[in-house]
Order: sequence, then C-alpha cells, then structure tokens
Amino acid sequence: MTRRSFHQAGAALLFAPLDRVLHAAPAPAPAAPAPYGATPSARQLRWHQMETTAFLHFTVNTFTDKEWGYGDEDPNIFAPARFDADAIVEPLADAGMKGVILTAKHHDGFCLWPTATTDHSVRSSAWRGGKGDVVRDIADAARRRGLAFGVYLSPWDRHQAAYGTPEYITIYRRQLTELLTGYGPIFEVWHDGANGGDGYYGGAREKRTIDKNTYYDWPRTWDLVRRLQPGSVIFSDVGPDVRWVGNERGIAGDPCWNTYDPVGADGGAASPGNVREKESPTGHRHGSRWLPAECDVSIRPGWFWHPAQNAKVKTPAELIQLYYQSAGRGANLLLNVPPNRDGLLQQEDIASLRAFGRYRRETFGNNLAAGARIAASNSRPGYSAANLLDGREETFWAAEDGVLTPEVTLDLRAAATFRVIRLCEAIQLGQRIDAVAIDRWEAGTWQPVATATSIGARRLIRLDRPMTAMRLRLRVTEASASPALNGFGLLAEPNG
Ligand code: FUL
Repeated sequence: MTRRSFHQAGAALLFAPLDRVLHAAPAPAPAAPAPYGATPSARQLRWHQMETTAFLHFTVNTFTDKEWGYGDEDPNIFAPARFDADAIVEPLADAGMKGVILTAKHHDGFCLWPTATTDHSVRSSAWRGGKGDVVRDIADAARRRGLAFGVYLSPWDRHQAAYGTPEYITIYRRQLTELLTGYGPIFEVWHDGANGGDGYYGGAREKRTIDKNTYYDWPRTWDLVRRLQPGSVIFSDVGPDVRWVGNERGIAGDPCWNTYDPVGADGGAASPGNVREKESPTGHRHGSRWLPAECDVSIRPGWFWHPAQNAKVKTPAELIQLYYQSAGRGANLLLNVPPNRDGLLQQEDIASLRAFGRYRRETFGNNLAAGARIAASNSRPGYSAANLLDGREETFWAAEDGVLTPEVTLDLRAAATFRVIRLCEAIQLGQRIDAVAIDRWEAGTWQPVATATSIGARRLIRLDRPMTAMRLRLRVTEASASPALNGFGLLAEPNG
C-alpha cells in the first residue's frame, strides 16, 4: 500500500458508518514472506517431492555384455524371454522409489518401442514376434504401482546413418514426439551428455564429431518437450529444470545449492556434454537459476547388467549411505537397477532394494519430535513454529522480515533416542538459509550436536551414533533472508 492509498483507506474508514467499521471484513491473512532469489517452478516443486527415483538401463547391451553398443547389433539379440514389467517395478516401489526412468534408446540407437523412425528397434526383433514394446509395459506397470514414468533418449546415436547431419535432429525430435505423445504423462525427460565419437552410422563405421553447443539446437527440442509434456522436468548437464550433479557416484556436494549458472568447460556457453562439472555438485549460492541436482548412480559398477557383476551389487548399507549423500543434501537420488537377460531384476539387486526400503520405512515412518512443545525466538504472525511438526509441507514456520538468525527450542517431554535430524526448507520461497546449528540441553547447558549449511528440500543429518536428549535447540546461524522451514524431524534407525 502506498502512503497515499493508506491515507485514502484511513479516510474511508473514518467516514464509514460505525457498524460497518465494527463488522468490517475479517483481517486479511498474514502476509507470507517475499520469495528470495530464484525459486522453483511448479514442475520442479513436484520433482523435489519425489526425492528418490529409479533408472532402468536395458537394451542390446544387456545381451552383448557391453556398456556402449556400437549400433550394429542384430535386433534379434534382444530376447528377454521372461520380461515382466510388473516384476521389475514392484521392488523399486518397495524401495520407496517415486518414479522410474527407462533408457528408451541408449547410444547404440536401438529403440525399446516400435518407433516409425528406424528399423533398429524391438519391431525388428523376434522377441514377442516383433510386437513387444518395453516402453509401454514399463510405463503401464509404473502407473499401476503409483510411480511416475520418465524417458532417457540418448542424443548420440551410433546406428543412424544421418548422425551428424541436420536430418538426424529431425529424427531425434520425432522419436521424442513418439515417446511424449504415446505413453501418458512423462515426469522427466533425460538427455545425457555423451556426444559423438565412433560408431556404425548406417555402415560407415567411422568417427563423427559434432559441436556440442550448436548441433542439437537444444532450445528448440526443449520447447517441443514443453509443448508436449508441460508437466515434465527436463534433465541435462545444464537443466533447464534439473542439473546433473557432476559425478556418476551419486554424491551431491556439501553444501549443495539449488541455484546454479552453468558455464562451459572452456568458460564459455554451457550445453549438455559441455559444462564445468566441478561446480555442479555444489551449485552456486545466489545463482540466478533454480537448477537442483540429481544424483545418478548405478546399484552395480556398470549401468547395464553384466553377469560378472552379480557379486558387486551395492549393499543396503551402501545404498543408505548414498541416500544421505544425495537426497539427504537436498538433491534427488536416481538409482539405476538394470534388468538382466531374462528381463527381470537380479535377485541380488532385489535383496538390496528391499532392505533399503525397509530401512527407510522404519527410520522415517516415525518423527520422534512430533509431540514436542515447541517455541521460537521469533515468528511472523500466522507462521508459528508448530508448523514444523504438523507433517505438512504447505505450512511452515517463518521469521519476520529482517530476522535472519532466529532459533527454535523443542521440549520432547521425555528423553528420546535418535540418530537422524531432518530439516526441510519452504523452498517455494527460495533457498534462504546459509547455515544452522543444533544443540541439546545437557547438564544445565546447551551442548553442540551438529551443524549444517545448505538445506533446501531436505537436509538429513546422520549423527555418528544414536543420541538421547529431551530438549533440543535449532539455531539458524546464517541466512540471506528471514528463514522459512516446513519440517523438523528426529528419527531413530532400526536397531539403534
Ligand atoms: C552417460 C552414458 O554414457 C552412460 O552409458 C549412462 O547412460 C549414463 C547414465 O549417462 O552419459
């Protein structure tokens, strides 16, 4: 309200009949904090809520024992005799995965759906008499289990004769169009950054180099995705919605900021396959774009299934550790679990997934702080600290404008033993907090328990060992705007 309109409103009140003043409209809802810096779009907010998703690397490589197919494979080699999409998706759901992304086409160019753009596809395979469609089956099975479905479509295509010419870009966009129009809602479109090199290329068997910044004309392809699937996030080294975390070990930086302004490897413009990836794990504090990190990693050494790696599947403890290093730092975890030659997940992988899921349910199913008495040193009207414990993302605790280092105390009413502390920022208002500290009341004084930097969608602090406390204090020690948090959790791991 300007000064002038304030005076006008005051004058109107002064001359209004008394009963109208007394029965004036209810007080307006308390003002929410103004957003700080870059903020997430609605599609990014939905993606943040997913927290963990699964990747399926599956194609001719599964049968040739390779990581990168050359593009000259006989389609008949793709023969997953017992392929069962429901059997693949169920253990993923059990592990807590909220979506699944399938390699609809990897670098070999073999399409897992009966595309009209090439013969190098399931249509040319004797598998299911050429009538099979892996994309359809996984998409349908995912939906039956309540998981969202996404696609990986490799830009590099070692089969296509036209690769390297503008004609191939038309083919790539037609493939994308088929995937984005024929299989229901797509939550994420995944463009990897491996580009160019040697390949079959329709029999040429040669090396082809492309200009990573210009060849694919990414902005127009992304426009196409926006048009066909407006709700989908687009992933690549540079977004535009979700950024690659900069390594394939599944580990986010600490801190891991949601904002980022990607720069090319040589300091110029960035594009998929050309980014200063050392900066991707942490992002840029106060960057101009909301570009959160996704941590892709395989449950095995390779992205595809290899018989020799059945004994090298990550253990439940390793998956749990990865979860804290990715989702626990506010990023999303994209865990690859590659189907085997039967067209099923391998027993070893399933066992790790199930144990990981059990751990998650048992640890995160019960917030020991839920019934605490809670008080804040400062709250703006309508945004009380009780909102930290109500289990709802929409409600949050916020300090008044200009108050950057408020604190919250919790009285658990009885001593509780926990190992994990969970903090969630109200990221719809931007990333506001720079650092926090947690203390416990012990022997008449506050003793430090832990500190953390970036929070974002969630920060999970896993202590070295379980800790018992009755009173705790959360201090925001540094912030760029008045803090706004929507969750505080204390969690106990199974067996301690
Ligand atoms: C990379 C590819 O080269 C790997 O094979 C794998 O698909 C990984 C997720 O992306 O760019």
